[in-house]
Amino acid sequence: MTPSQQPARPPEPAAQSLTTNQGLPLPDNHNSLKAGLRGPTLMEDFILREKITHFDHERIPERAVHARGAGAHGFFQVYEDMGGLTKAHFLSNPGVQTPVFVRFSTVAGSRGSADTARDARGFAVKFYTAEGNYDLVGNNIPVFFIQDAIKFPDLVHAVKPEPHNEIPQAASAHDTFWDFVTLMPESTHMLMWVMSDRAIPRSLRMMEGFGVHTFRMVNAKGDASFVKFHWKPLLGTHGLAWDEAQKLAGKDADFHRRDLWEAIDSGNFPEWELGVQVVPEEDEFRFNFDLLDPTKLIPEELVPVRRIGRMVLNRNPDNFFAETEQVAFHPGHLVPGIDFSNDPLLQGRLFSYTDTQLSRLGSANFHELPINQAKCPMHNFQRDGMHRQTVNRGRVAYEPNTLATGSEFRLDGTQAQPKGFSSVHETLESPKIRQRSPSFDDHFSQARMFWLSQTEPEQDHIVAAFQFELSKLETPAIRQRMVDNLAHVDGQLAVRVAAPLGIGAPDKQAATLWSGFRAAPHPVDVQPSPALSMAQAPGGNIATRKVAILVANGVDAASVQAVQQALTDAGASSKVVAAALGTVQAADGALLPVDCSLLTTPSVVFDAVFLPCMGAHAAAMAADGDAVHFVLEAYKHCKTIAACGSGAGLLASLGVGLVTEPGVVLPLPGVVLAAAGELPTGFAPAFIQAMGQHRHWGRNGLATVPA
Ligand code: HDE
Repeated sequence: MTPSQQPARPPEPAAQSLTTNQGLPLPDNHNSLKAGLRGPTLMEDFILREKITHFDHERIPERAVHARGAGAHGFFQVYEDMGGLTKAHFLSNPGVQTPVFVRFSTVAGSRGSADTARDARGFAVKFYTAEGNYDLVGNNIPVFFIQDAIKFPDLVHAVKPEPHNEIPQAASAHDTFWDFVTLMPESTHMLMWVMSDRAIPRSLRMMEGFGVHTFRMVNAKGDASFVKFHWKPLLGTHGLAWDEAQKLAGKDADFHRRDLWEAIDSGNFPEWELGVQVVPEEDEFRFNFDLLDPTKLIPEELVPVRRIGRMVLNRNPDNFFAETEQVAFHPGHLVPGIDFSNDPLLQGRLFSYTDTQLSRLGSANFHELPINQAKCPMHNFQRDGMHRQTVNRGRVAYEPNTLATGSEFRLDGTQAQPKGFSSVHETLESPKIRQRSPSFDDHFSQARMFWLSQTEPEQDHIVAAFQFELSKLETPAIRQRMVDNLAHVDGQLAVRVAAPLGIGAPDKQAATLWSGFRAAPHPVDVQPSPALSMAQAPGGNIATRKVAILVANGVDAASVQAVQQALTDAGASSKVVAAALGTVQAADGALLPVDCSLLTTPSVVFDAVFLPCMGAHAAAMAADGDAVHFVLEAYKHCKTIAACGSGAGLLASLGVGLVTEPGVVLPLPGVVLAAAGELPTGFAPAFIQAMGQHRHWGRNGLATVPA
């Protein structure tokens, strides 16, 4: 799709003169009313006071969690009638495009924090269906830290900046977080995910999404099934390098937000498929974990993910505040055909979301904000309250009545097939009890499954992330407790993490004492689940990837153009980067425009680097610290680097990416060199193929690279 195919926006209003909020035309928007040209400002200036009062109240409380977010509009369309599974209208009609608004977010940071913090990402979708709004309020990680909603305030207080000094911002690497999670062994599975590259996504467009809890779907006959929701990104699931994520936090704190905005703005609409794992009700107890336990996932190898429709994001918001900030999600915004399970975390969420909107958006009328309004008829007798927009007519605001039109209906919940929403029929007869089910006791088997499912470089990243976080802790006993817990996941993992922490050897027994967890009733035989590894997922697509072409005077313009063309044809984009803005003079005398200068453009905002032939100027570039750092850093972050002619010489002079044997120079994986005299068109396919692997995480010898 091109930008010209984007859905039409409402026309921009014609130029208008400024008025007050009451519509009074302003005489002047630059000067307050004063007693004389140099005199004091008059209290009487109601125009000044209205403007400043409005400004004073511009901020609303940010979200307690998920404060930092980015949103987009789009649509969802189901592939085929899912009527056998659910009576939800938007899932039964392949001809229907349901409008959606999606908000992605980090969890811990405040509104102005950096996008690339190590954290889970919120993935919240509002479907404006013909039967009311349905919200699928998920994350990019399929499990959660805790099993019961009553622990959520503790978890959030532990991960947020510490209360005495408000440090650190948007980071879990501090004592209170690890103090809490090491005493809550149920968090171990999610910790494994958060220490993996899933928690530092390359792009919001390259993340999976998960409903996390087990939900239910109900068909028109009233048959219910358990369901787990998945979002599968068409661009694949990819992560950043941790060093890169940290640098991006400073170099471009808006990295993810900008990436999403620019992709949509340029017509590269991100797309996900909605997947479901369906478990018939009679199979509820088929697994060696409890379906109601949100610290567990259903391995895709046990229950395959069926892809049932697609979501396309094709329009940026018109106004961040009005849409992305004011959107109000709630797992309890349901449509007929979708229902809850008794997951105790989900049950607690059902209370929390309306309550938080009351505090955040200031009124029970938040459903009237344009972004929250249902796009189907809506009618009830709720009335009044702060900020009410609707002007309800007539004297009747109650039901039943005979004084109104007589069209009010009554839904009888006892009918076999009631017209509106009806809850899944479930017989409940049980004692009142404040306890955790023993079926939630196994905290380590799936953490181990995740670990065993990763490739070697992915395991290395997890170890390094644990080491980083735990090295930041001031209290050695907390470091020790974590590695003691990890010993229950995998002995080698625990030993590796412990190595640089200045603590004792991991001790499984001590962990049991500290955390007081109950042993799992049935030790589980753990099989790897390849679907959990990002590196093993099929990739190969370079659509929307960004390439830096590093140039200097004397560059071979033909090689630049040939590679740019090949990249464009493959759906990627490229920028010409040089020491300064303006132009560089190519070898043939032509002036080549520069897109970005090294002053403001770091390697971390690109996916790959191309070093074209630069004649003798390559040697000059080798003396420029910024250019050298650019190349070394991209190399260290395992990005594809392609070079030809003197560009290859530059790479060789930096001593990276090449193994030199007598008489031959061999490139390492992810380093693509043109053979002597080879035209760029000849090696461009190899460059594109290498880029398609995303990163070359297995690259050796990186510890010696000074970047
Ligand atoms: Fe949330 N969560 N949450 N959460 N959550 C909020 O609601 C809460 C949980 C998630 O872009 C809040 O409007 C409790 C799991 C997302 O606007 C609040 C519990 C999952 C978003 C809240 C959880 C989520 C929120 C804060 C434990 C993944 C951002 C602002 C019982 C399935 C939505 C707001 C957006 C936001 C409460 C656990 C996802 C306070 C009590 C598990 C994506 O109501």
